[in-house]
Amino acid sequence: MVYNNSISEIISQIAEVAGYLWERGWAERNGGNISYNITDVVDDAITSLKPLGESVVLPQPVKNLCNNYFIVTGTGKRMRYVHSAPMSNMSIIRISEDGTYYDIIAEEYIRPTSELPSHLMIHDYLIGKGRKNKVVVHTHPIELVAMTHNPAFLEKDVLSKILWSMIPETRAFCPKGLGIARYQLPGSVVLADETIKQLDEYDVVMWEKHGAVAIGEDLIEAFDMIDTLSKSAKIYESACSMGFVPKGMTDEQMDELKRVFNL
Ligand code: 2HA
Ligand code: ZN
Repeated sequence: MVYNNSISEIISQIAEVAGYLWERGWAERNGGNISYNITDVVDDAITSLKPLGESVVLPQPVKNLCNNYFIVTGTGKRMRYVHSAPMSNMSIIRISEDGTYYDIIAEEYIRPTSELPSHLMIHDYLIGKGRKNKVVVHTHPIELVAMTHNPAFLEKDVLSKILWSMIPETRAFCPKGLGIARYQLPGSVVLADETIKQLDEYDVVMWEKHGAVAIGEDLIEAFDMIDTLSKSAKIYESACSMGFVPKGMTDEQMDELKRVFNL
C-alpha cells in the first residue's frame, strides 16, 4: 500500500525503534510491542478501507478512542522483523464508532499485540485527560527489569532516585523518574489499570519482573527515556559487579541540576 508522508514517516520511525529494541537485547522472541495513534494523519485512502476480517470486541470499551486509528505491532511478531519488514509484522486498526470493538483494516489480517488492552486503555486515559499522547511502547530492558526483583526498589520513587543519581543525564532528561506497577498477568486489564494509576505522575512505568512502558507524543522520545533510565541501571549494575554499591550523586548535586536546568 502507498501511504501519505506522515504515515510513511511513522512507519519508518516504528521500524527504527523496533531495531533498537532488538539490538539492545530488550526484545527476545516476540517480546515488546508498540502502538501509534495515527488518527490525526489518516486520509481517505485509510478511512475508506474495509475490515479485513472479523471485528474484535475489546475487553473494556475505550470511549475516548471512537473512530481512532492505530498502527499496532502484531501478536507473536518479532521486533527484529518489525524492523526489517514493518507492514508484514504490524497492522492498522480502526476503533468502532462506539469504542467497543476494532477492525483490522491494513495491510494484512495481523492480530494486534497481546498487550492491546494496556495500550488502548492507556491511550484512552491520556486522551481523556487532554494529553497529547500518541505512542505507547513496551519492552523488556534487562537491567531495569532486574532491579524490579528487589522489593526495596519497588517503594515509591526509590528506584527513580537511584537511577537519577547515577549520571546527570538521567536527572535532566527523565525528570519525572519512573512509576512502578506491581506484578500482574501480562495482557490483563488489571495490568492496564495498575499502569494507568501511575501515568498522572510518570511517563515511564516499570511492570514488576516484566518490563517497561513509556508514553509520549513522539516514539523516539519515549524510547530515549527508557534508554536513558536503562543506562543508569547499567551503571548501577557495573559498579555492583566491581564490588561496591554506588552511592550516586548527592541530594545537593541533584538539587543543583534541578535548579540550574529548571527541571
Ligand atoms: O508482546 O511483551 O508483555 C509480548 C509481550 C507481552
Ligand atoms: Zn512484555
